[in-house]
Amino acid sequence: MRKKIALIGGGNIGGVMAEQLAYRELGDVILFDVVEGLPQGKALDIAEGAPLFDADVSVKGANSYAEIAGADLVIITAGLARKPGMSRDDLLNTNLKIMKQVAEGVREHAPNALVIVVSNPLDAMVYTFKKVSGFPKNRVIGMAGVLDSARFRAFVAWELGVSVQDVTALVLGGHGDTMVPLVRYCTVAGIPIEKMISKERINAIVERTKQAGGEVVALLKTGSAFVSPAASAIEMAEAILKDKKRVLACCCLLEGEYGVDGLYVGVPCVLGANGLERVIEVDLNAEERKLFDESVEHVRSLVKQIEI
Ligand code: A3D
Repeated sequence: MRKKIALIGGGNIGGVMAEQLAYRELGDVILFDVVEGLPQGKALDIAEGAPLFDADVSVKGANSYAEIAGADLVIITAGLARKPGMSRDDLLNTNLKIMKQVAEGVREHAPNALVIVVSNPLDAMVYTFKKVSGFPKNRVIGMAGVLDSARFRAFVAWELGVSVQDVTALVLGGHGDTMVPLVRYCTVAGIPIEKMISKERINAIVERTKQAGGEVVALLKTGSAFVSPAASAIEMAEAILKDKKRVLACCCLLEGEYGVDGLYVGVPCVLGANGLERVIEVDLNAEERKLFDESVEHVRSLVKQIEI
């Protein structure tokens, strides 16, 4: 039997995810949104294109949570996206209300689902979902590090004129200006980039990675990046649906790891059929540790504003 994937939020990211999940036959898709007609229209369009991709899956739109019943995986993008001049943190109050509603809907109608949260400010939203739903930590994971790491990989590949396939990168911490791209752990076919790129250029790449979301927002003007975020969430979804045990940077609830307790922060982890299967603790030098701690403190200050 095919897996059932519910997408909560049928906007830009939700639409691209529905298309990709369906055409890659990763499962049957329910696209849920509060706007009437929007998810149904997108779903119908995608379903009618399925023959062109030889994809035998069902894609349906919904405005009722009852339709997500029995979902194996839920991916949440409900909420406002940034406009130029806004930080992710500016979305907190609005998206907090939305996330509470979503968590209640998912808890009631898909109580056994694994959940990937994408809505911003990410670290605070995934924390909110976990608190309201009461789901165990292995079933509530946030997407940010996969995207931030992909951006870092792209910039390194462009700099060196090499395949993106050969670049691995790791970005830890909160999903915001304080994120921590780990230069020491970025390699090209196993070769540390510090041996291939000047310090000055590496610093520029790190800065661009941190501001990459804002760079797209400034160009689009009407919203934020949606193709690469959709692909990043799907990379996590595929790891879970196919029990691949992928090692990816995800936003996980830390309970002692990295010296952090009770906060969602981006760290490398193993993703498989049980969702978050293991957090991997990498060794950080003094400078990396300082940046990571600063990022954690930023997440903590945001979470303090949340009343549940
Ligand atoms: P957008 O195209 O505006 O879609 C959001 C959708 O959410 C809209 O269709 C709304 O109708 C819908 N919505 C609003 N309220 C509710 C509700 N209560 N229940 C269900 N649906 C609702 O935005 P988008 O798809 O571009 O982005 C979605 C979210 O992802 C935003 O919060 C972005 O900031 C965030 N985002 C995160 C990343 C990360 O890397 C973490 C990257 C890019 C965007």
